[in-house]
Amino acid sequence: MRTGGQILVDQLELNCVALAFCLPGESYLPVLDALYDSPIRLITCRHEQGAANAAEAYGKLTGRPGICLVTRGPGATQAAVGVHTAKQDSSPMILLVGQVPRAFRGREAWQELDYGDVFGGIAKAAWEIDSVDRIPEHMSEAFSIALSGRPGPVVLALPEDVLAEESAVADAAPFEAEPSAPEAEDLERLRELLTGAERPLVVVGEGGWTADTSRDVQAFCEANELPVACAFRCQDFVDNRSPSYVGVLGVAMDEAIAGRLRDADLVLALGGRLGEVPTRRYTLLEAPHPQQTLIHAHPDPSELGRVYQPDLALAATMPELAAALRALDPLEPVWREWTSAARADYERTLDHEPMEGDVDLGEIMAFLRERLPGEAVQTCGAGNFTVWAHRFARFTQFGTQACPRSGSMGYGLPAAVAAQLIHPDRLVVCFSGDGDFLMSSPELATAVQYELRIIVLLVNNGMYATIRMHQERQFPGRVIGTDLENPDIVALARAYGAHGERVERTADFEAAFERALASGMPSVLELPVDPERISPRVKLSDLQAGT
Ligand SMILES: Cc1ncc(C[n+]2csc(CCOP(=O)(O)OP(=O)(O)O)c2C)c(N)n1
Ligand SMILES: [Mg+2]
Repeated sequence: MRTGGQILVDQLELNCVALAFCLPGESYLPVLDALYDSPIRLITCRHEQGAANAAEAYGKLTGRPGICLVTRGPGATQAAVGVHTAKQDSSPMILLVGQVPRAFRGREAWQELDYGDVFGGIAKAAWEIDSVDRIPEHMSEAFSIALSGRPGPVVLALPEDVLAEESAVADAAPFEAEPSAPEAEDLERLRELLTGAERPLVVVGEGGWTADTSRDVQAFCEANELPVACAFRCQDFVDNRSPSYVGVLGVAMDEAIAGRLRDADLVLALGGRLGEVPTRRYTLLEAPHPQQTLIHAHPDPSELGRVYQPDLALAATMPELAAALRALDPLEPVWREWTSAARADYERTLDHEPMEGDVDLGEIMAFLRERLPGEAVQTCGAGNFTVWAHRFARFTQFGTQACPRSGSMGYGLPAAVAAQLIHPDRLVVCFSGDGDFLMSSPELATAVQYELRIIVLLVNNGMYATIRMHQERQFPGRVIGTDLENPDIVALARAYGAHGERVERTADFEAAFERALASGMPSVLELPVDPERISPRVKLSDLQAGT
């Protein structure tokens, strides 16, 4: 006989869960107690937002569901942002929520919520376990939904009496996702369509990728001299040093890469949804039927034809699809010059305009491009600082970018916590803004508690610059709601027990970075920047002058 809590933890273990993030609650004490004797490492966070974002990042970096445990209404609603990101970003995740006992359900008992209702539009699936005997079945279903087709978040409510009850039920078998290879005739059609193309563009995007997928897709693109662009915050899907890599279809998109997508005569989308950001608000590719010939491959058939009607739809799991593409005989690359021109455009985007003030983010990024090992993980939240962090970064290895494609602030710090737990020996750098950092700064305490030597680079411009930029464009001179009066960041970092420094000049950055690294502690390097340079290509005074 085992308690519900024990049965649940046993299902996690047999599905190879090694790490879980929580904020404890009295509603799921039997689960916590079962974790007491479990090899699963339980990480206690300081806010459910942090726990959920860390679990999301775990899913994104490993391809295995990130596990997050929270309590009832207050915990679940605070965790919702991580669930939303997991949905938008196609990351596998399981949020386990302590629930009122079955006997009180429907009375709006203390902290009660109906999780199916609340998360119905956020998660891939949300429901409640209502019998101890069915915990193995429900957990297996949770893993299946999180990992199958387009990966995503599952929310499972756990009534406290179900967790306390005992049962002799047997374990379920570990869940294995079913691979599916593309059909031979579809591959033949793909070759035919490509053969007729003069300006093809491969676009790679989220959902179900692995390191092998990345290598195979890159080999396919290189063998055919095809240009490949990464969707927003999927910059680690292809080695950026490859002659085939031509840039990122992200926020503040470079005109050259935007033009490549617009002017392409064939788009081969490998995974991803061709969402609002990579299509620049659905303009570079028109819905429902784009000008470009569209080949869309996705692990989930229901994503094919959902927004764009493809000329060829390929429903297949990404590793199988990538291996099949790699095995194709290479075609005559009549688009060779198109590819090399696109690559040259990309290389030009690495040049930065000098920045006003004493701290130049372009130069700091140029230093980091050389200094960070390929295996280093880079994380961020949302804000204009990410435009520098993305445009001037170099990724060479799959699974090294943990950034929210959902554009959610507050993600970078908990994602860095997750990354350093997954990869204790790697360098983990979190790019943050002043607004972004303060949204999840309590997780610095988590980093200190678990001795995670993440490095936070905090771009301090005293404002929510992204919003100020849009505000100045649409309502010039009418600044409201976007100024920030910040605490002393270095003192705050030190109060948490982290290493903190303020880098006053670009030239001081390198030594400060090495000191942060040598400290062996979580570090925060504050980078005070001149607000005039509100984004790499935009000056505040130009916005105000309406130029
Ligand atoms: C959770 C959340 N709330 C609000 C926003 C809207 N938003 C996007 S960027 C941004 C400003 C971020 O400020 P900061 O971190 O200081 O970066 P900056 O733009 O100044 O570089 C805001 C408020 C968001 N994306 N996510
Ligand atoms: Mg800011």
